Amino acid sequence: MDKFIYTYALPSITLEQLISITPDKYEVECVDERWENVDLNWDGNLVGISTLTLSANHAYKIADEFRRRGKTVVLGGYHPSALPEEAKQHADSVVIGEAEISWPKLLRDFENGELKPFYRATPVEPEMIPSPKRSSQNYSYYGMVQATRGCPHGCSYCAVQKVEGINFRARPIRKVIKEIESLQTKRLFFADSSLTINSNYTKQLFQEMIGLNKKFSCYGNINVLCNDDELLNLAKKAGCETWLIGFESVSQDSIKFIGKKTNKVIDYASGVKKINNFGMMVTGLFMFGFDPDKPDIFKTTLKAINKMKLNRVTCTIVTPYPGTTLFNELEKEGRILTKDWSKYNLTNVVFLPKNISEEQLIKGRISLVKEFYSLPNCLKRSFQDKNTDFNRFVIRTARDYLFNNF
Ligand code: B12
Ligand code: SF4
Repeated sequence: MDKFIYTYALPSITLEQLISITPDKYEVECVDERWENVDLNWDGNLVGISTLTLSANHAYKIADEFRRRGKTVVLGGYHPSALPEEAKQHADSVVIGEAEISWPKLLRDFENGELKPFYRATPVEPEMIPSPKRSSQNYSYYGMVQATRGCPHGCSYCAVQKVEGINFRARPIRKVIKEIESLQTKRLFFADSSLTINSNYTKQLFQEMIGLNKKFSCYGNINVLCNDDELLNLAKKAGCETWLIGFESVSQDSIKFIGKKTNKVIDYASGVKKINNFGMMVTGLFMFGFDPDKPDIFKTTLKAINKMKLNRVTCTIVTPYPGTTLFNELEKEGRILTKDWSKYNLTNVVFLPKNISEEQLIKGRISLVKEFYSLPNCLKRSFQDKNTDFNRFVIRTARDYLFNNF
C-alpha cells in the first residue's frame, strides 16, 4: 500500500536531476510515463530514457521505436547500468552509473558527431550532486530530496552498488537545507537508501531542519535506530513521520544468507517500540523466498510483525536484480527461471526457490498481506495510534484497508 502511494505520489528525482545536469543551452522536454504518454513523433534531436529493471522491456520498445524513426537514443538508470551490453542493442549509447559527469560529456560528443557507445561513471563528489530542477512542483504532494549517495553495507540482493557504489557520500548540509526550504510541498521523501549510514551527518541535517515546518519519510537501518535516542529525538523534531526499515526477514538464517550485517532479528521489536515511543511510525519491508525460507516463514513472520506492532508492512518476493551478487549466484546455479524483466516486479517468482514452492510463495505473500490489512486489524492499528484525530483515523483506516484488499 505504501508502495502504491509512494509510487504514484512521488515525483521522479531521477528526471529532475537529469534536467538540472543538462547545460542550459539545451532545450529539454521531460516525460514521466506515470502521467503522460511519450510522443513518438517528437521532433527533438536526442532521446534519453531512464529505466529500472521492471520497466526495461517497455523502455527498450520505446527506444526501438524512436530509433526506427531516425532518432539517437541514450539509455541510463539501474537496468542499463547493470546490463549495458543488453541495453546497447536498443540504444546508440548507454550511460552506466551516476551521470553528473558523463551526461554533459555525452552531449558535447553528440554535438561533435563523436557519440561513444558507453559512458562509464567517474566518481561524483557530493558537492557536485545538483539540486533537482523541480518539474512537477505544482501537482506533487511530496517533494523528493536526496542528501546522500552510496551504501557500504553490500547486501547481496541490493542493486544500489551498481549505480551509487559502496562509497558513502553526503551532500553539504546547507545545500540540502536550501533545497528543502525551496520546496512548495509540506511533505518530502528522502530518496536516500538509508539515512543511518552516517548518523552524525544525519543528526546535523535533522538539527538544521527543525523549524522548517516540514513532514517527511525516510529509509533507515534497524541497528542504528534501535540504539540511537538522540537521532530519533532529532528526527521527530525535524518532522519525521515514518521510518521505512528493511527488516527483510524475521529469520536470522535468511538475514545471514543475504549478508545483511545491519539486521539482528532480536533488535526488531524493541527498535520499533522505541521509534513509536518517539512518536514516529514504522513501515517494515519484508521479502520471502530466501534459500533458508520454508513454507512456515509466512506464519512465523505474521506472528513476529504483530508482536513488533508495525504500523505498516510491504511484503515482496525475493527478486534477484541483474548486477547483484544474488543474481550472479543464482545464475551460476542455473536457478534463474526467466529473464522477462517485466516479471521482476517483486510479486512474481523469477528464480527457483530452494525450500519452498513457487505457489507457496505467491499464495503465502498474498494471504499475509490480506491478514495484516484485514479490516479489524486496520481498525485496531488506527485505534492504537496515539496521534490520531477523527479525520486521520478515517483516512488511515480507509487507506490501509482499501489499497491492500482491492
Ligand atoms: C526513492 C526510491 C523509490 C521510490 C521512488 C520514488 C519516485 N517516484 O521516483 C519508491 C518508494 C516509490 C520506489 C519504488 C520502487 N522501487 Co525504488 N528506490 C528508491 C531509491 C531509494 C532512490 C531512487 C532515486 O530516486 N535515486 C536518485 C536518482 C537521482 O538516482 P538514479 O535514479 O540512480 O539516477 C542517476 C543515475 O542512475 C543516472 N540515470 C538514471 N536514469 C538515467 C537516464 C539517462 C538517459 C541518463 C543519461 C542517466 C540516467 O543519472 C542519475 C544522476 O546520476 C533507490 C535506491 C537508490 N539509492 O537509488 C531504490 C531502487 C531504485 N528501487 C528499486 C525497486 C526495485 C523499486 C520497486 C520496483 C519496488 C516495488 N515493487 O515496490 C518500485 C518501482 C517503482 C517504479 N515503478 O518506478 C530498486 C531498483 C532495482 C532495479 N534494478 O530495478 C532500487 C535500486 C532499490 C534497491 N535497493 O535495489 N523506489
Ligand atoms: S543496507 Fe540497504 S542500501 Fe545498503 S546494501 Fe543493504 S539493502 Fe542496499
